[in-house]
Amino acid sequence: MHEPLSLDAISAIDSHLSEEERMIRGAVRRLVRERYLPRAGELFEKEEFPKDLIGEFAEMGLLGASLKGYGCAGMSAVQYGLILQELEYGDSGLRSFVSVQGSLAMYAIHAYGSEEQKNKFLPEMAAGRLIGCFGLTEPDSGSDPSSMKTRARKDGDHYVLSGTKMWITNSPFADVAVVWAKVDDGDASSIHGFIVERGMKGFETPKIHGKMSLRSSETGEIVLDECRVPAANMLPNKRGLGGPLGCLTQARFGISWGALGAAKACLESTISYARERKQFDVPIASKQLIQAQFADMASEIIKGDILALHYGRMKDAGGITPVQVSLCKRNNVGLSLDVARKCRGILGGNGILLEYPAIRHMLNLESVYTYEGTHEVHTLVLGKALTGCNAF
Ligand code: TGC
Ligand code: FAD
Repeated sequence: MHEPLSLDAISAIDSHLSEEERMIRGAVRRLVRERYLPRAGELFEKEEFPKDLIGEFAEMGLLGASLKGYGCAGMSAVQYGLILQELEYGDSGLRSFVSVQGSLAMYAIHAYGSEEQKNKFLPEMAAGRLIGCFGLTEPDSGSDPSSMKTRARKDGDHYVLSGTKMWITNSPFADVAVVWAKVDDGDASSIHGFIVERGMKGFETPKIHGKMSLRSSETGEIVLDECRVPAANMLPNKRGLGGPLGCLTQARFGISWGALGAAKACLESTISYARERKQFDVPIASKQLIQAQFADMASEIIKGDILALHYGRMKDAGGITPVQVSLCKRNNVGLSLDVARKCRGILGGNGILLEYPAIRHMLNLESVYTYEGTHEVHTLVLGKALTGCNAF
């Protein structure tokens, strides 16, 4: 048997990265592999998020990494993507935490908040002293967020919020929640964002237990029972569904990089296994049916990397459209889930053990496939763009 070539050696993607980009990636890679991977299975089993890493994430500038000013690191889109890929190589839960904090909660405040709100919340969130969450989905309003029932009623210098948000990453321990609610403006109503702070009366965040996916990410509800929020906590600079969707465009871009990290972890570990595991007197890696799967998986992952880098460079150069982000999220999450499932199969019975990363990533990617716009939602976004016909 020869020494195998790594995915990076075949893709030569590193030759398209700057030294600074490789350095940032290397630092996060070390953190994840030294401080997280040794306990990944245990945390998954115990449904526990490693809160002890939050301070280290903050010190490395990972929280709100791509935002400028207010204590944020101001990294490029490509640097941000590389970070998320390393985090998700560890676990989708690590990437989810960073995505929600930076691309959803902090981004909403950065993009739509007043100067006062930015100065109050962003430096604390970048430092990991305040944890954020993002409440859009409701029990009866998922793919169609325009159907949300949560309402905000003006009462003097406060808004009174009522409603329930469901499936909210980080909510059980979040200090601040960016919550989207409809405000009645006479005949019509429009969606606004509110910063709800822990301790405000009528704000509860029960944890959701029994998830078989993203177990080391804490997910909960946000229950708003006539919760009085100062009017100064409403995000003043955006109204309408474009507000939350604008945040989702940032987070979806990051996910399209991140998911590939999970796929790489599965493929690398499964190739090592197949080189060791003997059946019919030879390593299963020497069987053509196994090699064909590896060839397909490596090709898909490398194509996904090139796609993410292409859109990342475009984002840094001037921007990408929501349709391009949908294409990238759909393609890269879909292929990563396929890779994880194939790797699980190649590991045979061992593939269902937490000792090997494939089943954990596979289960996690089931959520990634569903959140931030389901695979089908992104199919319809692309379908609409390609045909001009709305199939929602
Ligand atoms: P539509 O009429 O198409 O658009 C309404 C307004 O929004 C604008 N817009 C966007 N803006 C920015 N980015 C996007 N991707 C945008 N898509 C649309 C649009 O221009 C329009 O603006 P305006 O000013 O003209 O009013 O809206 P629609 O009601 O037909 O819905 C479109 C649809 C179905 C694609 C959208 O509702 C959708 O994306 N649904 C999926 C919902 C979703 O993704 N939820 C995610 C919740 S958060 C989450 O999952 C976090 S998990 C995090 C983790 O743990 O990592
Ligand atoms: P539904 O919208 O009810 O969809 C059910 C099925 O119907 C799906 O297969 C969907 O693709 C399909 N479908 C829907 N509409 C159509 C259509 N028009 N045509 C064809 N098929 C269709 N939300 C937040 O706001 N904040 C968070 O932090 C957050 N974190 C999450 C963490 C986890 C672990 C999970 C699982 C979810 C999280 N979500 C969060 C919610 C997530 O965004 C929603 O689950 C997702 O948007 C789908 O909504 P739904 O679950 O209500 O499914």
